[in-house]
Amino acid sequence: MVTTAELVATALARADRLGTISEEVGRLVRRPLTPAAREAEDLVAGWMAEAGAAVTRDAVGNVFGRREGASPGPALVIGSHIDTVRDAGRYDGPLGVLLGIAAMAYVAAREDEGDPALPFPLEVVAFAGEEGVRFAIPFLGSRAATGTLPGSWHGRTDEDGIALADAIRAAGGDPAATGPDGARYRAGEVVAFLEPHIEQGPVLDHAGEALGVVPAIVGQARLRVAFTGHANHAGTTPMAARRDALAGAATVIVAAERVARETRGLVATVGEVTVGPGAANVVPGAASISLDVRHAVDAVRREAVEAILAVAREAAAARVLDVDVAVEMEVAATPCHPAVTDAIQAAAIRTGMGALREVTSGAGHDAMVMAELAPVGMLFVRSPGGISHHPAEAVLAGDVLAALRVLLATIDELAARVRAGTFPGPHGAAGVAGSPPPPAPRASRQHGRGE
Ligand code: HGY
Ligand code: MN
Ligand code: MN
Repeated sequence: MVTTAELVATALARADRLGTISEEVGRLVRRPLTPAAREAEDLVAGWMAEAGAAVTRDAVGNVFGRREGASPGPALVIGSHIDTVRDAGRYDGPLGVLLGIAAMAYVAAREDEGDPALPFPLEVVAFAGEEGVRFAIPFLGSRAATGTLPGSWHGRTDEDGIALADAIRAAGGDPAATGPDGARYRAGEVVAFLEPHIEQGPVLDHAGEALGVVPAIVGQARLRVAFTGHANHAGTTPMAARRDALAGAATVIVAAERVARETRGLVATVGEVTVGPGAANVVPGAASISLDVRHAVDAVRREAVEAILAVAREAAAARVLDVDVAVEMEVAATPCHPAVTDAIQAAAIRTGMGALREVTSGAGHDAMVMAELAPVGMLFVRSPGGISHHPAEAVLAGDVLAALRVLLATIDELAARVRAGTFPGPHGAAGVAGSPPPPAPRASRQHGRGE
């Protein structure tokens, strides 16, 4: 019988392997629907098959590995994403997929030795695109898997001008398969979704604890604020005559930091700045910034976004700029399901970890999308140094071993509760609070000249 320690060693070696599959030399970047993504998905599909799963894949690159249980019907789904940010670490996403595969391998091995089958199918999922680095579409994989990818997103283009629909076709898929008819997961077809994930923050590391459980995931909005002014000569254009788009954008960057520092529990980040024409001796005529705003309470987040956008409008008026604001994504704060969190806690106690610390997630996760149709729970693994979205992202092998043991005990806890009829059945989207499908992206345009 394979041991959990052996499975963890395999999972960590696989994380290292995936960490070498990148679009770029010298840093880890793996965006969806790229050759690097396909290479990683091929590897993960093989590992799922080795664990005894029947493997299927979809048009955006999601990989599903399913192992039947004692009876057909709604499955227990475990997973996360395998795409990355730019210059990423190797555990954000893949660790959850690899722990799911390890758990499936362990369940298969013990059933081969005579253990009773689980009362439900067990499925591991590797979502193809959670980060939103390409096409500015976070949760691309889980949206496609749940049939909630808005058709309006098919025209979204990446930095090379490639539209999502064309990238899907180029990868051999059919964009129409990403709609409701192509959904892999529907309300009532998932017993629960479990997402093991690194914490990506400092809480567990500061507390000296290996694992945490997630009561809720903060809501977030991602916007694009684009200023248009007038490019001109940096030496001959008087300051009073300038329409400097980057100066306008700079006021928003500073305002985002100020509003976030003044609002307890709020974070705001400008991670991308694009400037045109982009020459040292030319007054910038165009400047576009990303804006990522998050808070556990949606009303507080929305108020902060409005305060930051008010500064953008003032900056545009003062510099005679046009300003366009596009809301690229908005997802509501998402509670994890108490029944799932309770099963994780019972499992942690049963494996000798004791009750786990509750850590609200400041990072977004595919669990937010899955929460629209199923009870979800998240198990956090300590991030040494609290570092993530960075090559120094790490895990401790002992923590990953503890995570696998709690994950296996959670599977057994859920199996016992399903057999006893004490776990809430699969429900419709109304069953548990969760984020509704995304609103269509909103755009607004203001003319700085008061038109
Ligand atoms: O940005 C996030 O919250 C996640 O890591 N995609
Ligand atoms: Mn992640
Ligand atoms: Mn991430």
